[in-house]
Amino acid sequence: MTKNTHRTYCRFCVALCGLEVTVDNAEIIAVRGDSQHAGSRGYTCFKGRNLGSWHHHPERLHTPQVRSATGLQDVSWTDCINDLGTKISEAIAISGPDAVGVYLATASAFDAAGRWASERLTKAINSRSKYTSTSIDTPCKPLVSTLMSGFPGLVPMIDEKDVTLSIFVGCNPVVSHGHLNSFSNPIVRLKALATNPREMWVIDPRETESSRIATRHLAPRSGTDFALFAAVIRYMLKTDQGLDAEYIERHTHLSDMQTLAAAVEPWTFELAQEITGCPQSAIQDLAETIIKHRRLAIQTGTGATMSPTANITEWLIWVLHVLTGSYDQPGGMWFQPGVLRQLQERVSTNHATPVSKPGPKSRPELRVWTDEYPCSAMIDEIESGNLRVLIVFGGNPITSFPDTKATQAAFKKLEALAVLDVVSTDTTAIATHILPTKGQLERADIPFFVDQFNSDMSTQFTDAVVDPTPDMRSMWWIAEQIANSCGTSILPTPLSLESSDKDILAHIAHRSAVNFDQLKSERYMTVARPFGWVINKLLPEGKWRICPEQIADQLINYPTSTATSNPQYPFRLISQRQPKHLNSQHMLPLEAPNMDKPGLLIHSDTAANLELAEGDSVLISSPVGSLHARIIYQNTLRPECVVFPHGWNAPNVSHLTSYKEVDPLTGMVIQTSIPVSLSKVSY
Ligand SMILES: Nc1nc2c(c(=O)[nH]1)N[C@H]1C(S)=C(S)[C@@H](COP(=O)(O)OP(=O)(O)OC[C@H]3O[C@@H](n4cnc5c(=O)[nH]c(N)nc54)[C@H](O)[C@@H]3O)O[C@H]1N2
Ligand SMILES: Nc1nc2c(c(=O)[nH]1)N[C@H]1C(S)=C(S)[C@@H](COP(=O)(O)OP(=O)(O)OC[C@H]3O[C@@H](n4cnc5c(=O)[nH]c(N)nc54)[C@H](O)[C@@H]3O)O[C@H]1N2
Ligand code: SF4
Ligand SMILES: [Mo]
Repeated sequence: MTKNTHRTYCRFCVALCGLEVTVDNAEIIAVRGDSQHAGSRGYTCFKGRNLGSWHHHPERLHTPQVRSATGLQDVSWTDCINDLGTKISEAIAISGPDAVGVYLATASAFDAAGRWASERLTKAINSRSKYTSTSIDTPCKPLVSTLMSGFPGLVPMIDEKDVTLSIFVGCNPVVSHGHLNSFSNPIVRLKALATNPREMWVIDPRETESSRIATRHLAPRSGTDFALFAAVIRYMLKTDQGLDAEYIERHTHLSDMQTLAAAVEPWTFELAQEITGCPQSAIQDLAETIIKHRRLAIQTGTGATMSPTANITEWLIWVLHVLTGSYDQPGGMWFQPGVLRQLQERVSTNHATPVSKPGPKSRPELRVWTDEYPCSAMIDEIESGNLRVLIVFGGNPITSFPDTKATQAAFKKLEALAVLDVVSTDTTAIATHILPTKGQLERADIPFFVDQFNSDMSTQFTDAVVDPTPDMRSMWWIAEQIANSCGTSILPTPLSLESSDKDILAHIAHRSAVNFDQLKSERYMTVARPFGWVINKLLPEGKWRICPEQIADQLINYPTSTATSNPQYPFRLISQRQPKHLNSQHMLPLEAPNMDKPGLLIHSDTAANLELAEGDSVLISSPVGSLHARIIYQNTLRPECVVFPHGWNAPNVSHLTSYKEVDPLTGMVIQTSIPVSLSKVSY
């Protein structure tokens, strides 16, 4: 075979950067940014450039495996699927279809055919036990979208062309490449947003790679972001400044405006200062800046949306966009419907006030707003015998789920734990069935479930770059095999197990804004950004429901007294992503000196007060559990904040998170602003 260079796109994160991959005899010998790619223009990050080492990971999964009394054994696909099918049929016979659950996670979203098939499998089994990583990531976003518009899937996107004021709240695009707004080449794009007369603010309890580019940085106490926005909104309403009166008149209900005014009434700049620790004058500057620019675009990230006040923060930020006439209008934020999914063609107005359903049998107190249960319910569902079989599509729940000890104990009780993955993980280590899937370089693909996070209306296609090894299969093929073993099928005619990946993609994309054959030949296509579809087509009478009582009640009931905080846990553990791994997917070699390290990041002054120094070992405890870590100084943090990044298995920060004390409206696990104590460990 000769040396060949292929153009493809990276499927680690939503930036979807273009890559040039050089292959020599099935070996990936070079990966570099594709300068011809219209989206990323040659940009890549460390992870994309190291796709070769990920592809050739020493723990790649190549053969189906089934666990027997002596451990995991290599088996044929027929034996693996038959055995799993028997376990599924038995569980359904004893407890009904809800006994079989699925966890559709991060990597599945980037495998269009696989995710499509896994969703269909869930429906074909007729199980309500559907879990996705959205409920441990940012369920406040679909919640606020549902309650304010009647539809869960709105993705507000910064109008980078015309916006003059952008604000990032708990989001660090320079490292993460954005939350739901993707940022390839983030430094260049953030600099453009921060270039005079444009302003770009960052709100983060830590000085970050993004805040260093910003025109202004506010560092509130973690979990208090909402107070800044409550005070800004109160000031604007009181002084009648910065409000887009015409937009408000047309697109809100007067009664909601009155309820809103009452809900924010206590939030003076003084109270906001007391709660956030930011000077009153800085909070007033924020308000005056918003008033000056008239329209704005605010991007929230996991620092805000995994915190105990996630819902109120996300809601007040949506409200601020409505009050300033910034939603669905140039110079503010537009709503990304996805080129491939075309949500603007599929939505219809929902006139009914959204209501929630109870959680699964063992956790009825949890609220369910869409067609999935929160991941925080899974442990009790397994322990109570309701959930007996779990199929994991592209996720690593043993690392990503809360309360690691409880998660591990519960997962070991499953009658079958089937995992579709590309490498061995903590989850495959206890799986009963391992189903090796094609990785990103082995499959043709389109970003069907993720082009909705692109900053423009673009989409793309890639062919497979290399052949899979003989026993690897497409995720959609495995899903169909599982369906067949249960006596059903998920493939509409004329698709079959003999179809190619591209046949499946052509079917999925048949209602897209671009023609699939044209996309295949052009590889990257862009269409015009749609403004106005949410207001004109989705909102009942064109009006946002700006004051959903469930979330407004969370604001009204927020304990403003500091007496409620527990002195036993004086520090706040916050989240922070690291540049060289994507959740639990670590690039190799891990031991190289320039790689991310696990450890407790702490301000050196805070460490000194505890008589700790860099390299010391410390015990971090939360009400849920504890872990040992080495100290690493990070002097960009607020003094009461510490960080232990997620995605490490030893030690895993999720030992400290709770599946019981969750957000009452979404069941979300609180993953930032966790009260912890620190003590020195002497050996
Ligand atoms: N390199 C890399 N990129 C990734 C990932 C990765 O693991 N590594 N993961 C991907 C995934 S799954 C996601 S969801 C996205 C997430 O993307 P982002 O949400 O941008 O994630 P982070 O980079 O962790 O930025 C969160 C910021 O919130 C701050 N923060 C923590 N607590 C608070 C708080 O209470 N208030 C405020 N205002 N800020 C707070 C932290 O200091 C941090 O700077 O990143 C994606 N991209
Ligand atoms: N404590 C704490 N917990 C957290 C977070 C936090 O900040 N703190 N962050 C949360 C967030 S934002 C998220 S999104 C979740 C992530 O939760 P998960 O989605 O469960 O975790 P990942 O580590 O992203 O798992 C992705 C898995 O997909 C596999 N994979 C990679 N490529 C492919 C492929 O092509 N096909 C298949 N089938 N598999 C593939 C990887 O090997 C890996 O095992 O974790 C959450 N958990
Ligand atoms: S930012 Fe990095 S991980 Fe994300 S798509 Fe681009 S190269 Fe891949
Ligand atoms: Mo995430």
